[in-house]
Amino acid sequence: MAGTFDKPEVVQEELDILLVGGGMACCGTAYEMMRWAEAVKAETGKDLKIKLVDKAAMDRSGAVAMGLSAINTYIGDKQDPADYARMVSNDLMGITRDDLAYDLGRNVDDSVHMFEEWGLPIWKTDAAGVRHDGAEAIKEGLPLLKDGGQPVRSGKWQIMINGESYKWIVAEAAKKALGLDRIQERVFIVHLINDKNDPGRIAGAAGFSVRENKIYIYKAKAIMLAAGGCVNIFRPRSVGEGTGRAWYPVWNAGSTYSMAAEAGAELTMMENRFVPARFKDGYGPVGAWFLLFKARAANAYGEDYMTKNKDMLNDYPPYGQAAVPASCLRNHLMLKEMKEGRGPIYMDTVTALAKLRETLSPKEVKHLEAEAWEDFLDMCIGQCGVWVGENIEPEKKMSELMPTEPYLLGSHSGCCGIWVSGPTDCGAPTKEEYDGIPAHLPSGWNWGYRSMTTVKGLFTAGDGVGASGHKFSSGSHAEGRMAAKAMVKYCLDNADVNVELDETPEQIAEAIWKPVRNFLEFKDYSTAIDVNPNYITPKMLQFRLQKIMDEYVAGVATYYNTNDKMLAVAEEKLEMLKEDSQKMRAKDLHELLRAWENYHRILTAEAHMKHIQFREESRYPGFYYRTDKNFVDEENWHCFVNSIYDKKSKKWTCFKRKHVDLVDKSKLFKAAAPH
Ligand code: SFD
Ligand code: AMP
Repeated sequence: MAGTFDKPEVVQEELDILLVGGGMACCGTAYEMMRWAEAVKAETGKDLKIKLVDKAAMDRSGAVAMGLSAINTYIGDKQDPADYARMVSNDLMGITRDDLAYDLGRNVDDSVHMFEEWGLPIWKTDAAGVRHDGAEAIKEGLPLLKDGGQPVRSGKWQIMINGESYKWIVAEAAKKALGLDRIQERVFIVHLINDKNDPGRIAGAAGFSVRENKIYIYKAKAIMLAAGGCVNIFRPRSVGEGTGRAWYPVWNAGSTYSMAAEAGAELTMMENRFVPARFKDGYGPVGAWFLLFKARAANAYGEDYMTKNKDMLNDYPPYGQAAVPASCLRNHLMLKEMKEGRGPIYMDTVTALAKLRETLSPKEVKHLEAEAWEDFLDMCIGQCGVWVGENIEPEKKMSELMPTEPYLLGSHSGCCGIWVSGPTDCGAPTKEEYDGIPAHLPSGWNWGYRSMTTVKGLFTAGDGVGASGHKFSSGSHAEGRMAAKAMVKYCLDNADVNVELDETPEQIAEAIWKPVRNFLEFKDYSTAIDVNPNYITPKMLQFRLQKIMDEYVAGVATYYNTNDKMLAVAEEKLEMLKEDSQKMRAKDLHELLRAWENYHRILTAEAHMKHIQFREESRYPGFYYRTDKNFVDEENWHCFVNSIYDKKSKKWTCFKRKHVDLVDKSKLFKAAAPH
């Protein structure tokens, strides 16, 4: 019987494998998984029941919704996975898992080759060194990357694409592999469910349709949780009618971190954040400008802050030795100019394009000028609006840069996320690292299935995997693929385990529909639907969260500064907000979505705050400063900070895990760098 808003229908389904999310990572998992599932069927006759649920429509869901104009991780034939692991470590201030980065580095190109095969146009350089964009490269018959075709590198790791339809292309392959019967779109997963007989094991997930009055309860042995990063926990720079404009996807609301935490999974490096320096107001990407157009950024007086302030790099590891300073340190040098009143900061697009004109043919210049626009049209259309609205022609007028509000993610230039089992075959630790368990990795880095969290059967990828980073779109896809194989193996190895949900369907339905009940019960108490002492609208609650985070947890209001006292205030206020979140109302299904997104945001924000509080140093200057511990303390804090959440007591426990370098990092230093 079809449900009503008052009485939603409860649909239950039994699966072997559930994929939560339909972004780059889950598309990778879906594609790869079907190959293994088909092999299992052919060999054993067992037909694994698989389903993917996405809160949105896969063709345009997730961070790649608008498209992209570069693939930021492609190793190619001139570097190797160890170089990649070194770069990731350097950019994230030395605390990353080399096993995860190395493993990604040796698999990521395979995903890029597939994208090209599926129709993604990739820029190429021909034998004479002339650049061709994707369509032209195809017309000219230039070889595919896998056949030795040479990409156009915007940077050492990045390659240019014509990527407006990137997500369509990747989603199409995933959909084709899965078959439409195995896909359910517009279902928002609210929480994961543990096994009744083993609380350390996953047994299912529950959510609701954002279009129909239906609650879905899935039982599954293995779950891929790849619901992206977390956006909008800090007050954004754009408010009023600009609210909703953000750099990372506003619809990724920390579901990955909060649901994993509630299921008991160990999180890692949740203190890390990414504060991208972006074109002001439109959040347009800067990578192509810095790397491809070789533009420089300067303060209002034309001074290049990277040169002017370079001695500031000597205060932080690797003490001025890195060939490319970490992203947070680049911000650190920029912020000095802003704080001391020498803003605005400008990207000098005028000089960059004039310089290019000196060496390139008119045709190439025209192409590059078109690319300056296409870079935004491909992945950040709003920035074109700003340029048009403000009469900016980049060859004539410079554009302002601005560090944004903080974002939490594990796949771009950040590394917060979930602690996962690494590959089984890399690393050569010292003897004392063996610890008897896995002979090849530091103890605690591998427990059998690649990308499995510390909860049995729960896997993650992309923004979900912590302590790595710089995977970007291609790496997230590759990481999803790597997990797929392990998930199928996990299902086979656990064929005899019958998981049981530790909550009843009635309990689940009641919990999910609580915001609707709050509304229906109290809506007639006042004459204004949004003003009511018995409930709070999700929008108002989100404002409260953003205000707390902005003012006490190092948002833009304080130039990213916080201290132990401010964190203590935030702790108390978040506690109260968490209590009040029980009073969120949902007047329709859309608001129900907003309510649960906010709940996920609050838990993620709390994890972020607790980790910053626990780490008694400022590991990421330029991203955040603890003014009471305004230094990097290599002796005591060159370690991972991990945490576990107890959903019953609602308390977090933070602890240290030892960091080990598996790849020699000395090659990073200028003396040894080849350029
Ligand atoms: O310019 C639920 N990214 C870039 N990557 C590149 O390779 N090149 C670039 O050029 C990149 N740049 C960039 C990038 C992102 C953005 C937003 C901009 C610019 C403006 C990064 C990549 O996009 C990113 O690394 C990957 O997409 C991460 O993949 P993944 O799978 O971890 O996340 P996702 O793609 O966002 O997908 C999340 C999915 O989860 C769904 N979802 N489903 C059910 N229930 C819930 N509760 C859910 N919550 C979320 C989403 O709908 C989505 O399907 S540049 O800056 O460098
Ligand atoms: P962005 O457009 O800022 O997201 O950057 C795209 C890619 O270029 C990412 O891999 C960034 O780490 C890298 N990048 C951006 N700016 C710089 C820079 N100034 N120096 C080196 N790498 C950069």
